[in-house]
Amino acid sequence: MADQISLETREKTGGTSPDAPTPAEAQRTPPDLATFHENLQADSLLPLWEIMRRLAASEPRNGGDPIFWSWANLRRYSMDAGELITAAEAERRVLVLDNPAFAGEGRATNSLYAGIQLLLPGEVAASHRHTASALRLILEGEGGYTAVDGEQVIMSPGDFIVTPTGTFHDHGNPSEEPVLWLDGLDVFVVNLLNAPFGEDYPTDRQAIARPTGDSLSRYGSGLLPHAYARSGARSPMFWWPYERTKSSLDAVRAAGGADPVLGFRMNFIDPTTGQSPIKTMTASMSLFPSGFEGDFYRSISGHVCSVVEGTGEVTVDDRTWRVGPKDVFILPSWKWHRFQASDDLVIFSFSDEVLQRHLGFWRDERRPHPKA
Ligand code: 1HN
Repeated sequence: MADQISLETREKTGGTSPDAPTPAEAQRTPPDLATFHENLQADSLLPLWEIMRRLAASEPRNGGDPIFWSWANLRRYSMDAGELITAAEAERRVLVLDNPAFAGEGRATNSLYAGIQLLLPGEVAASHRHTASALRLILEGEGGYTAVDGEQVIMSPGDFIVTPTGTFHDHGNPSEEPVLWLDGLDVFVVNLLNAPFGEDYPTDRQAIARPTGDSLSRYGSGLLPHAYARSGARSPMFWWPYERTKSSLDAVRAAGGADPVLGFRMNFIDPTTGQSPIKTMTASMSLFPSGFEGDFYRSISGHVCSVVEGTGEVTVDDRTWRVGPKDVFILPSWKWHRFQASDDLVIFSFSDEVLQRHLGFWRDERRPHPKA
């Protein structure tokens, strides 16, 4: 039908249309299928029927592998890195958690970046900013700092710190001990959308405009400055000291009613929105009370997890890890897993849950664990 119309059109216009087939072309027979595919490829075309199931699969398959890193190994490799390269040379001295399913890409899961960062006494990691947002869980050392958007926060183990999109951030360690923390970034989301911009601050340390703790007092006490108007996508609060997180978990636990999968789980929020302080990542602290025997669970969000306190066991598919303080492990998207607590077990985790929920993709499933 289309050919007839174009032929007629060509006749009416005197055959001047450059795209219309000549009578010889209109009658040609196509080549065999293999040659057809080759010809398509040479012209930057693909037959959908060859790739459709890869583009729209029946269920998630590419969440990466479950993997566990002991703190003993992470710390030893980090301290080796400390002898081999300075923070100034490295810009950020980080060992990237590289999921073997995506070897060499620096992915902890399909969507999440994670790494272990070390600052030795006296070192500074120079100030810069970029589109990607970062979150951090402090693992070891007292007295390091991160400066964010004109304010310094002091790092202590268990503290949660964010450096939201586009904010200048630098780190320093004026203390006598090494400082180590877990970084999580949304770089793969930013890069998927081809949205990365970045620049260095003119000096190593950014100018400090407000006292330490200012944003926590202003925004983190159930109060907001009168006539507060939120500007842009950035959380105005970026420091959640562990002392506060722990007392909130203890109070919730005292009231009882643990979730059979998640224990007592609290999410970090931007108090001005009630939502995650980073729009692409959800971060949580979960308390599994001593003796907790969790049900099996899977969700479409892969998780990077680190133990803050206590010991227990984590089972993913058919493997079980014994986990303890500062160990790091990956619960990949859509893989069955469960938690068991030997004593009170506190686990920090982050994932892309908030993003998947926002997009309307969210799914999870529970499967009771047979009780003994
Ligand atoms: C970054 O800026 C930091 O500021 C850590 O500490 C890790 C990984 C990729 C890109 C930027 C930091 C990073 C990063």
